Amino acid sequence: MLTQRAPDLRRSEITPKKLYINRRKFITGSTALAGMAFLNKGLGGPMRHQGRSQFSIRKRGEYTIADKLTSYEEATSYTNYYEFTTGKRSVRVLSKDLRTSPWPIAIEGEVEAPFKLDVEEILARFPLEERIYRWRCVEAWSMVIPWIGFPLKDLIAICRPASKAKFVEFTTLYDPDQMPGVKKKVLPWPYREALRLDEARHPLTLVAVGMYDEALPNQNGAPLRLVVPWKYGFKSAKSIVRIRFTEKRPKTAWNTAKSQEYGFYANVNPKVDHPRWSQARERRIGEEGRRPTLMFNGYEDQVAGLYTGMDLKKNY
Ligand SMILES: Nc1nc2c(c(=O)[nH]1)N[C@H]1C(S)=C(S)[C@@H](COP(=O)(O)O)O[C@H]1N2
Ligand SMILES: [Mo]
Repeated sequence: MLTQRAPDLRRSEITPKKLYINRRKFITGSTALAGMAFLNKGLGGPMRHQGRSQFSIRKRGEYTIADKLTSYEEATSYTNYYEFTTGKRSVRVLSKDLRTSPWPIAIEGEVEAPFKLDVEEILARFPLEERIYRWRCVEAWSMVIPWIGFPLKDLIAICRPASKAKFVEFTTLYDPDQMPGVKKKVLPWPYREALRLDEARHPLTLVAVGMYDEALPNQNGAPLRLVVPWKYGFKSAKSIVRIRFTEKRPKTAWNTAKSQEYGFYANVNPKVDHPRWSQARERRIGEEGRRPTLMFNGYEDQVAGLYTGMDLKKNY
């Protein structure tokens, strides 16, 4: 429910300058109304929470669930972002100075013509909506997060993939000057993820630019990330800089690092355990005990059809 949210809301991660720049661009855009309402939140001096009323013109997204929201504090302080550190509670501090503007994104591969566009153009182009999604990490904890974004399929449409494109790959920022964690070879950098094109075009698949009424905090993947709610969290790449369409299945970071543990599909599935732990239950952050994990993270009705005839034990 919209009213169930944490009372304490710190907004220190947002730089007023970045939002100012974004807003300036927005005002010149014609389809920017929703976005303006969103970014207006960050303006006007101190970063305090200004209530939801300013969002009245933003459309309430489909597929939103009614579960109690995870607190803003937990969702933004317990994060996975290995380019900064493998310590979930220190990402916030280590990522606080990440430069997220300008932020060009390269569109490449099997497309009519490659091009670049900045995240500001994306913000001005696509009306934003809120989607409250279940969010399940492979490490068996879960949250409920109000994301702000737009369907990935709308961005794919302007990329004009060629008919032979079957997959889409997302490469994220690799910048050793800003990201202390990349010194460790915990993953084959840069972080890469990919989806089958039909998964990418599914209306549940979101490009997130915000959460809890504000621009995405750096630690959660500013300025732009994926949210694929029926898959384990690692599929949802943060801070995307390149989108490439391919005919063959791309190599992805986690699958390359440990293919026995992290499959390409990574669909949430309580019946297929991780080799080192059960996936049957999950710890919902903020709750006591554990709750059963739902098939496809609760989105079975929407997405099971994408995998008809596939052996989900083999295609984990
Ligand atoms: N670039 C990048 N994206 C990433 C990761 C990462 O380390 N680097 N971690 C992934 C993992 S394992 C999870 S569980 C989610 C966590 O998203 P959250 O911190 O916003 O909850 O981000 C995913 N996206
Ligand atoms: Mo994860």
